[in-house]
Amino acid sequence: MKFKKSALYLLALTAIFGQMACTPTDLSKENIIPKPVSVVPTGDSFDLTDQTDIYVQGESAEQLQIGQYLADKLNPSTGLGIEVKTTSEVPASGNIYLSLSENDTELGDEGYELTITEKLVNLTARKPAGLFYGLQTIRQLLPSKVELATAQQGPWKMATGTIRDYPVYGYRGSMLDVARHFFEVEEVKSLIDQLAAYKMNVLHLHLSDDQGWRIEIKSWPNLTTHGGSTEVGGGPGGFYTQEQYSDIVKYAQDRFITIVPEIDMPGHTNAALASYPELNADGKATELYTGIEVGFSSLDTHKEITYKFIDDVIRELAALTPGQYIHIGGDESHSTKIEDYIPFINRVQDIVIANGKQVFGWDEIALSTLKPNTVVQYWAKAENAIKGVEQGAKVLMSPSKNAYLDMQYDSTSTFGLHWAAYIEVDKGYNWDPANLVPEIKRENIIGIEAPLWSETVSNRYEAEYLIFPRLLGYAEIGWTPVELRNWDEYKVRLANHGERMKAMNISFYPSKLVDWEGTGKK
Ligand code: TNX
Repeated sequence: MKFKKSALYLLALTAIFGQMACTPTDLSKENIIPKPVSVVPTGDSFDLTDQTDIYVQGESAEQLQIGQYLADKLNPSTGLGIEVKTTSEVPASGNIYLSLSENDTELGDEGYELTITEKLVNLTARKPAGLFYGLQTIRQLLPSKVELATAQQGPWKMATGTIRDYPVYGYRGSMLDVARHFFEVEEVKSLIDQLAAYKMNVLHLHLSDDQGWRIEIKSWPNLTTHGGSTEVGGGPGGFYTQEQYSDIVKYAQDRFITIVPEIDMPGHTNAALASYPELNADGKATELYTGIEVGFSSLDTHKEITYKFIDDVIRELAALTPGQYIHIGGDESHSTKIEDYIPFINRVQDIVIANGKQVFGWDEIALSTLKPNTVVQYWAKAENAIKGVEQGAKVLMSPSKNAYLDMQYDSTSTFGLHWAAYIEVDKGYNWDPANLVPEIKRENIIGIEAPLWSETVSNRYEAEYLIFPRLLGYAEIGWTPVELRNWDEYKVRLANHGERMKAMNISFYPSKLVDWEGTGKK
């Protein structure tokens, strides 16, 4: 009898603790990355059940698509068969409601307000992008296993309260170098999904370099048939047909991500020089290159055919690009004389503008005369970026010592380089774009981008080792006000994303600075 009683008591205790563990009630303790601007908890929980559906206000196709995106994220793991429905009024208890309203101007174009009560998940925003980011927060409020692709046991509860949230910077991006090693369409799409999950909105694709040309240009077909036929280490390389590239752009657009395409010039052009003899000063095609040196190639800035070539490439690329920017590289042109480099960059800016786009370039382009709206991407030399600021240009912050995803974490890292720095997860997180170079102030900065150069990584999983978990920190730098950011607090939230990243099938680097096995996991 006695034994039975204590066994029962134990059972009851287990049940209570079990409930406690999986019934989140304190919204302020949730591990949201990037950290929201404001969270007011109300101490209860909302239960997602097989009665739950997503109601979208009005009939807009875009809103329905956003609702469907959430349903598609939740249904495989929860098995709840959540449907998306339109409505003209607030739905009944137990549902999720998405609506747009212009009134709340503080939210801006990307912000949202998420109010969760015991009865309803109510997400409002001024623009569809805001709804999309609110959905990303909803995902993170559910247990990590919601990210798994197969059916899991519930319950599916969320803590109640109100989150008001909007980003500091309008440009929150990453870059993938598909030139040094080629990445398949599906690999790019998987990165796009990962960026979206952390509310990033730009993917810059480095589409050409010495080792490979990766985008089909119909008027210069050898660029890809020959120039795309290898990569670092001599592998098979590859390229995107225009159709495949458009598919990537559309996939990104559906996730509120703009693709910024880069054709690097006048240096980093060996793949083009190997494909067309006429682009070379001596009229002879170079050999394909599979090493990792930089700075040895240059377009001939004195030949007219060079500008015809660039105009054709930019025209075809602009036609595939709904975004406002075309990136012209301009970095490390060590084989181009400075007196040739400056007029070249000036002329290429005109070509981009004539094709209806704004110019992006690495910080060296600030040595030229920048056109209005040209953006300078600060990666190496502050003095260059400052020259840009002095010319009235906006700056994108990608300082290699802080934000380069291809830098190793430490000397034991499996992949990566370390010419700029070792960047452990804390170092990647602990800096403020507006407080790095005194002359580059908040108002000069459009945002932050973390580039992944791919000399040392050749597939999705190798890339993920370098991208994650640092990307989450860059996402937070781009989104969350600096006053709300603190490494000691962040690292606890990050630890809780270990399970989530695993569920998302991300092979992240398990930094020793983070207590991945710590308590409070969800
Ligand atoms: C410098 S960053 C480069 C790239 C290399 C990278 C390797 C920049 C604008 N140029 O060509 O891939 O270093 O970390």
